[in-house]
Amino acid sequence: MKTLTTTRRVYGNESPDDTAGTMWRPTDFDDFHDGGAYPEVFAVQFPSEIGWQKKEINSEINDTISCPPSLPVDMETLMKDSTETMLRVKGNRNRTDAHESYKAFVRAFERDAEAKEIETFGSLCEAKSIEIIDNDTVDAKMFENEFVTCENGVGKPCVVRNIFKDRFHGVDLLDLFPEEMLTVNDKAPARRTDKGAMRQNTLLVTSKRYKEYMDDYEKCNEDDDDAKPAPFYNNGWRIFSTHPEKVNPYFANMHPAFTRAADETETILRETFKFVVKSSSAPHMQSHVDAMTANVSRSLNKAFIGPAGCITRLHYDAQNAHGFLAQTKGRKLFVLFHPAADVGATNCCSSADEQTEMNQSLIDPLRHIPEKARKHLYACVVEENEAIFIPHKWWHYAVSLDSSHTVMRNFFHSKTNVEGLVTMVMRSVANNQTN
Ligand SMILES: O=C(O)CCC(=O)C(=O)O
Repeated sequence: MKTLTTTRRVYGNESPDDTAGTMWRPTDFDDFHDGGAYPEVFAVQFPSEIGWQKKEINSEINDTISCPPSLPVDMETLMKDSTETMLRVKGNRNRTDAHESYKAFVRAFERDAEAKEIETFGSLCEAKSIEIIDNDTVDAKMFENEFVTCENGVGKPCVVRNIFKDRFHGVDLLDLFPEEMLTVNDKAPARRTDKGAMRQNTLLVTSKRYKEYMDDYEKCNEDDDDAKPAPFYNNGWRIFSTHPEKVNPYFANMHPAFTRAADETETILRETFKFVVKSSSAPHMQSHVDAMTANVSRSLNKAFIGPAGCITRLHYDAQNAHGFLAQTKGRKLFVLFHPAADVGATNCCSSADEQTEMNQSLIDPLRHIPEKARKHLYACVVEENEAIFIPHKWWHYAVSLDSSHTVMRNFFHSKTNVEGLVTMVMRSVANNQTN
């Protein structure tokens, strides 16, 4: 495990003045080589190469994508002709996955003149709708009571209209950072169960190339819909951590005023760090509390960008976080299950000696919904300038219906899911102390 301070690289903020958070933070595969334990990285941190493609790619694309992130030039070659790349990748990819369900679903929807609403169509025909509220009229206390703490803390999802004001219009994160290297995946989120032919393919490309790929992929949809492979997805882009100074002016208000009563993340973090510093006889760390708080908080904001057909499979958020996901471009279909649904019975578990992925489900909502789960099923299409609030432990699945840009924040609240955040920080500190 990494330690808080190493001689090679410094983790977090070295100087008290470094409130901008410019110090090294883990971002690449190699940084997680030993399993990680970074409190500000809001992801399941399992040992390297589980669930990710790096060296052992056994497909035709092996030669071109098996280089580590330090050799992006090969990735550039790979993406030189992105249409050709897609065709090459096509023959090697498993075609019976969630993407096939999505294609069948959308094709059937297009054929069925009676089907008016995609969210109540096909396997979703018994889905309940999700309440819609308006950013202009909702108040912070009301949001906290009616959606976050209601039902004894189980919460209730909602869709919020008019989420962005003037600030976001025209902002394309890919255009803002054309040379930024992105890790894009054809299966999301990464799962240990994705092995052999099912495993996730990962590419490293610049934003600029990825944008071209998105355009080509959409064109390819029109020409050759049947044969098209699952698209690569820029899922969980940590641009809010890596370039806060450039992104925040646009998205400072990405979770609007009404969530502020419910989003107590920074208060919880600050108090936890203060406690840790006090009890670890490391008083010099006191001056780092604000910067650590800001860094971790920022890391809970991410972007998800990709062409139509990009899927995030059914899961609930790690550390029981609440999620707030806003569409800055395009539409996304969300399918949710109340935590009472027996979705967990289908957890991903690769083998008896490996840990079950408790927050991942094998259910593919566009293919089949088990009878018992149907009464807990919700669905909606979130459009541009709208957001969805997904309470902690609510299972969710998402698929882009158009070329789509989503900005997301995970957050914590003292009366519902504080434990998840405190446990994450404390566990990370304990790991660092014992290593
Ligand atoms: O926008 C998406 O693809 C869904 C992301 C998601 O489910 C999550 O961040 O928990």
